[in-house]
Amino acid sequence: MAYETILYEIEGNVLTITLNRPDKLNAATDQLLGELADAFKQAQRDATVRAVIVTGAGRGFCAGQDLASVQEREGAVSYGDHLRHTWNLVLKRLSEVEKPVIAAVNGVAAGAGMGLVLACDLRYASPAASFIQAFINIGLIPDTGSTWTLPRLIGPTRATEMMLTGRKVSAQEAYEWGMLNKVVVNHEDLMPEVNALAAQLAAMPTKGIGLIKRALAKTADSTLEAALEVEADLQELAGRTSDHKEGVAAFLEKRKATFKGV
Ligand code: T3D
Repeated sequence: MAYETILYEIEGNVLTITLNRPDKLNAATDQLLGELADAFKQAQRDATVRAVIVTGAGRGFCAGQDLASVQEREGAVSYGDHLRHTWNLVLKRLSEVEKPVIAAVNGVAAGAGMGLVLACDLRYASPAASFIQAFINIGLIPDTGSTWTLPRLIGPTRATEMMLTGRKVSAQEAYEWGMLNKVVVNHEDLMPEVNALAAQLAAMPTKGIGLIKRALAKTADSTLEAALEVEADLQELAGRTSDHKEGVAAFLEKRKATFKGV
């Protein structure tokens, strides 16, 4: 698929996906969402990709659904079906990427754009970033899994306040609430820091990272007893990887391990 509204760039083993409608703060049209879903599918399929960065071009990360397109389709498409075929597919494809996915939040993340950030595994932000549960400002409810992810990340008290008020939250506040892993000191530091993190993760046991993600997803709402069983099942798979054997051998031989992601 040829991409027109996103950039898909691979350097080493790191894929950077850049939402690329900067004049509209990367608000998502159906075309962009189709391309993004496809990009996550390729990210999972391509064995050379061992870490993924998602960021935005220009001064915004993503302002959510493109509202001009919402107005254009007024009455023609059901909101539920639209979500099922666009954003939900993006979120599903993203959740199927068994590699680390890092959000590099360069600017405002609003509505479903914020949901996209929450769905990533790690979240780094520029001090220029901000977060808005913008849905209620236009009479909609949070989507893109935000009702599931946000209370888990920052607790129901803060999540409910964000959702009901639609208030803009700064990167620093979001960090203090536990929504972000890090706010870099200067805006210019964001991509260098995220690139370094992604390169570090891309050199780690990729299959193991994928299995950690699978374990976290499977145990998110389970009992301890069920979690123990999930861990035993997935450890079985991790134990069969070449990277596990290499890690043990390297430790015993007192050398640095070279992980190949298999
Ligand atoms: O079925 C379904 O699809 C439902 C799904 C819904 C999912 C959702 O995401 S609903 C929420 C949609 N998003 C919003 O409501 C956010 C709307 N945007 C804003 O509130 C503000 O733009 C921001 C607070 C994000 C940023 O404000 P500011 O002052 O920094 O920038 P701006 O001047 O408002 O925006 C700059 C340009 O981007 C401007 O275009 P122009 O006038 O220069 O040509 C603005 O219209 C455009 N833009 C920003 N957000 C959107 C957008 N264009 C279309 N859709 C947008 N969401």
